[in-house]
Amino acid sequence: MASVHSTTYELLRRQGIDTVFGNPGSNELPFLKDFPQDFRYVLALQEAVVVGIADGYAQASRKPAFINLHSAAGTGNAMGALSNAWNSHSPLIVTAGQQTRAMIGVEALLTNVDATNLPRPLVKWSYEPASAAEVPHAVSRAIHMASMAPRGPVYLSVPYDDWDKEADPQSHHLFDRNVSSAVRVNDEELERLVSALSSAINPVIVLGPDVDAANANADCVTLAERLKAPVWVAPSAPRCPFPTRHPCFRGLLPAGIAAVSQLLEGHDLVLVLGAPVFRYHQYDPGQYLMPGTRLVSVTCDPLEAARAPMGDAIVADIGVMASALAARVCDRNHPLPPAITEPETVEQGVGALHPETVFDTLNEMAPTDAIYLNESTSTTALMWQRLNMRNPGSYYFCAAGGLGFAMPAAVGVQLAEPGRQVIAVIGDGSANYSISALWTAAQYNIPAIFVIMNNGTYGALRWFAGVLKAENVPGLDVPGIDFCSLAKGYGVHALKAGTVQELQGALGEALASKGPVLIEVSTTGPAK
Ligand SMILES: Cc1ncc(C[n+]2csc(CCOP(=O)(O)OP(=O)(O)O)c2C)c(N)n1
Ligand SMILES: [Mg+2]
Repeated sequence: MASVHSTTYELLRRQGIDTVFGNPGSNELPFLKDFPQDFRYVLALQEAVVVGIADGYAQASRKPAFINLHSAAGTGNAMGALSNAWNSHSPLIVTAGQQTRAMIGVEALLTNVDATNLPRPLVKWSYEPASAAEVPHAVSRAIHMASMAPRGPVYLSVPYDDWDKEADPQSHHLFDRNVSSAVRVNDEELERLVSALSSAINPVIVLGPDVDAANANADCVTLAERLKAPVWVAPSAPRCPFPTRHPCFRGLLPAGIAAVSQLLEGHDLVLVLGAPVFRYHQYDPGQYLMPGTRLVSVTCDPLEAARAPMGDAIVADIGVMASALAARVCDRNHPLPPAITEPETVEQGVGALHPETVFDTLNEMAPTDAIYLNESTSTTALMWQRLNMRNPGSYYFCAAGGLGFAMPAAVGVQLAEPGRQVIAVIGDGSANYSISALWTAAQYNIPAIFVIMNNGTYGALRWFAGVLKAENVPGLDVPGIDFCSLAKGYGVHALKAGTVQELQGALGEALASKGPVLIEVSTTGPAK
């Protein structure tokens, strides 16, 4: 008879999962023992880092990632990272070791008390199997739950004595199960949307992260070119769904209610694809939509559809919908909208570098298919203006605004995309939440580049303090951190850049390197 241990690894293998991202404790050792040689264990030193790496890997590979955490404490450390994964529809299978069944009731040390409630509301499904025999079935459910639309994290708590027990002898039925949820939108609904778009006088398209997750970027280019419609990226963007130098591209929408409706004013139809409507941030009260503007959104997520404060919503597979619309809308007899002008280079004097200079240097030197991760919060708008991002999967940002995502996610994205150069641009504040991701990058020789924008402060919070008229707030500066020393301590080659020439030299070296490199740049606020 087969054990839960061998049956579960066979299930994972047959479902295409060969990597476990984890940080172990005693409860997890019986799962990890006799670790099969065809699997890879990626160790990270803190659970936020484990989940961040797995999240990057899942998003870039568009496949579910398997995580193993330590009981309640490990899960607790992972919660901030799970808030990002929940918002980015990342298919993460989060498992955590539970105490042995005989000692859960007495709450022995390392019991995950009320385990299934702990990760809520940041998981789609949470479970602890009622018996050892059921564990492979629960793992199978977890894989399909995470992978089905809308994708998202799931949680499974497994008592550690289960792994040596006998699995349900019928578990083999689970091995090759294929569960599909790619629903085609019904013909009438599609026709209504196609005719609304075709008859609109001045339509505009707003694209969100699930376009990039569905790899529907090229279909959205066709759609925009046929409609001759300008394209905005939905506020607080965690991914880049459209080429940023395409003539239809308008930029990143601001994250305020009034600001969004002002920019969309004058359009009779707004088509939103693959985004919540909308992920606002700063409170900027005003009209959700100006009179005369109609909005229709297509989302993979019924929660997003129900939550939107305005417009109609259609729940559908974003890839299927984008290709159907691209094929069906008529080619409007208009010129393409005039392209926005490229930003001017800024005057770079002596002293710390302007962020514009850093982005322009990256743009000049990085490969055209480079992948960027952003956690340099005060320079996000500049990054969207200045980087020429052409390909799907070129940009990632924390989807819930939880810092500590981009450094580990860069490691996971680089693992999933070994043929493309990953460049993470990280603020000096943000870098500290998950700094130990550097250790994993060094140990597994993952050649991501980390550019630290050292401006000595929580720049975005200084800006926000102005918006909120909050004066004399303590705790907004972070001086005195030597990122090169930290990187060296974790085994990562590190370089300092104080001038454009030094930045160019450091970038040249980092791009040629076969291992990870950190570049610490002294930066000012934006030039303008
Ligand atoms: C986990 C978490 N803690 C705190 C914050 C609040 N926060 C938002 S932006 C920011 C400042 C980040 O500073 P830095 O990385 O230096 O970037 P800069 O704004 O200077 O460009 C902070 C602390 C957050 N978003 N997430
Ligand atoms: Mg800063």
